Amino acid sequence: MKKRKMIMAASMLVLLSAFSCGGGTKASGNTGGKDTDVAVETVQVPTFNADSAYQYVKRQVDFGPRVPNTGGHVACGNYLAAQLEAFGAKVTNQYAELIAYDGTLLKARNIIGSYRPEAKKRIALFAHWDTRPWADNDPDAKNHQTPILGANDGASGVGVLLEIARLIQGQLPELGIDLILFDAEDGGAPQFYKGEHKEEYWCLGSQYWARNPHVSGYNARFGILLDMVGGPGSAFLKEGYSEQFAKDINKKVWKAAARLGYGSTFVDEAGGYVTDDHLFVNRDARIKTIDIIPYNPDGDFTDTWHTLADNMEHIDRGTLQRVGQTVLEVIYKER
Ligand code: AHN
Ligand code: ZN
Repeated sequence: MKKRKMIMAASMLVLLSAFSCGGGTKASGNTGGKDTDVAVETVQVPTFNADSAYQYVKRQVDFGPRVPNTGGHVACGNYLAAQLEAFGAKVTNQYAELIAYDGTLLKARNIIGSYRPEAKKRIALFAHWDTRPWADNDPDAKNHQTPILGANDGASGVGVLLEIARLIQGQLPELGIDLILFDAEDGGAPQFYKGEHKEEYWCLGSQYWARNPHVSGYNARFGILLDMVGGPGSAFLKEGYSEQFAKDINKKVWKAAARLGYGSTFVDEAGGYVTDDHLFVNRDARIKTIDIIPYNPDGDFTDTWHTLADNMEHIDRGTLQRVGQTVLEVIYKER
């Protein structure tokens, strides 16, 4: 018993000294001594600030709808690139003219913020920053042509990534990190369109990036896509394509969430299949990538999905917190 206590005390000392070095991610307590012969791996995972993330969501929503070829879209894109730069990321802007389902040419911009750009071991974190041009799932049909604010559908994932960028600037994780903000995700054919509905009408920015990565020969150990991660009471099941392409990553992330006590938000059950940016990252870029998205096997997203109610009133700091802290837990513990 006594010896145990001494080992505990020794470990605490090692932990404390790791703290005082600031930013030290490794502490080896293995000094060859008898009682202190314990190897201690300490990783300090930063604490996600949900108020901060909430403000980054609101900043985007304050631009109004971020529909390609509009002023709000241009202004928000400039804000996002400037914010990533202010957080010390190396920013790459990928401009492309992409063709929408109806032939419209979209002036699109994928925005990439990289940390340790020279590191070979990398993790990619994704979200889309554009918003749906139509509230085509609104309960009131007269709103179907009106663009949505996309507080949850778009801004929430980006807001979480901006808060992660802020924290990364203060303490770099061991692996290189790329925050990849896709454009033109949400222009898939509207429900009222009478023609054919093809899956390639969605996710135009990610399809472009998957074929033309911002760095030639780009690769990452794995990727995590955040989509609609700010709804009140949201539960995340293991999405179908994620499980198909990247089962081990789903396992890693849901296990991290369980360690943090978020087992009722990250539910260890099978969800439905969603045509989302991760599908093209998996298929075309061949980077195993999961989607954290509230989607159940019945094919339902949240109530506000593609409605005018997707606004700041339906953003919950608790959900942002649980998702953000889980992603941090994963990326800081990766070696
Ligand atoms: C489909 O409904 C086919 N995909 C949904 C992907 C999406 C839209 N994510 C956010 N908005
Ligand atoms: Zn959407």
